[in-house]
Amino acid sequence: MATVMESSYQIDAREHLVRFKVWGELTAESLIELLNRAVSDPRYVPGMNAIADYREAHGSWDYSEIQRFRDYLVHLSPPCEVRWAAVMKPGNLAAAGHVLILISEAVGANIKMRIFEEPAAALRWVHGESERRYPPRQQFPRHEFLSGRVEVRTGDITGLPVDAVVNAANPSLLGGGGVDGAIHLKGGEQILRACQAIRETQYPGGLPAGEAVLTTAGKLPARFVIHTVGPVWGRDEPAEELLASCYKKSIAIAAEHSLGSLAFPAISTGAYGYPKNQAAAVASSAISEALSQTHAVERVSLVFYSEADLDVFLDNQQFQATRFSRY
Ligand code: AR6
Repeated sequence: MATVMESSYQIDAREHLVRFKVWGELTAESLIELLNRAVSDPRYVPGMNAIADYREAHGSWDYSEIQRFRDYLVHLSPPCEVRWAAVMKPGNLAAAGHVLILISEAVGANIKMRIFEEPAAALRWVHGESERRYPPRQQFPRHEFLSGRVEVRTGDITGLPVDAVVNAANPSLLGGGGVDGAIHLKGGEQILRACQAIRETQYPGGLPAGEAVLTTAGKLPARFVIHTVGPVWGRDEPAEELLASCYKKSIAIAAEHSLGSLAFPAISTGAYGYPKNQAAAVASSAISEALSQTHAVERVSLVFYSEADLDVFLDNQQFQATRFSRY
């Protein structure tokens, strides 16, 4: 159990957010060192919110560790109220976290902290605040469907701290351009190695269009990547069925592994040439159908690279038209 703490952070200027991921034994000293690294990064802006994922970390903090970290927080004193969410499993660390929150509240620190068991809830809480302040709400409108289970937004899918991001892969599973390139680049070699293993064992001939497989997310803030291969427009038929299958099978895999939050790019609408308006109707119908069959997946984010793509989706989505009664 004596693995030394490993950590990473990412600064998302657009969302005014710092994302931390910590593995191994967590001490107050190593956490302070990590925070110092992030706040001295040139991309850090005072007042940023934060989400830290401690689910792979462990440690037992006594009162002196808690006190030491609280003193550091008071010393940090951001210029305005910020939200820091910690994602943790129940246990010693979470218990220390709760004590820390209590004493920090008592001294009125500008850092508001809360503990969550899954990243999607942490992100919702942090966004609740950041939308009001950075920037004004109308600049980044959020669109929700199916009673809030589906969120449609712009952004870079590789920066999202969800349980799983979906990759618009190709049958080789060995990387490419677009979303695929960005995921492999940021996630690192671990993802490639996991994909190679899948090729050697399950899919020696490549992953067929409409299928999906799960791997680690490597260094991404997400926990897993689900790789799915969309149809190439004009070649793979029946295109609509294959594209729907990408969404349905990805959601089924997430449900099977109890992954509560998922983020999809607009599969097949880049290099594979599927018309974006038609893809919007297929994706929204498939997602509605898949979510009506599971409780496990609580939150699906559909992430578009540009405002223009998001608008095409909103104009063509079929969420309202789909029957969605129970959940
Ligand atoms: N975050 C969110 N969306 C993105 C990002 C990003 N980081 N990057 C691109 N998009 P594509 P496909 C959008 O080409 O059509 C690869 O080479 C982009 O604007 O990534 O399924 C694979 O290896 C577009 O709307 O996926 C395959 O060979 C959408 O994501 C092939 O491309 C999907 O574009 C798969 O093609």
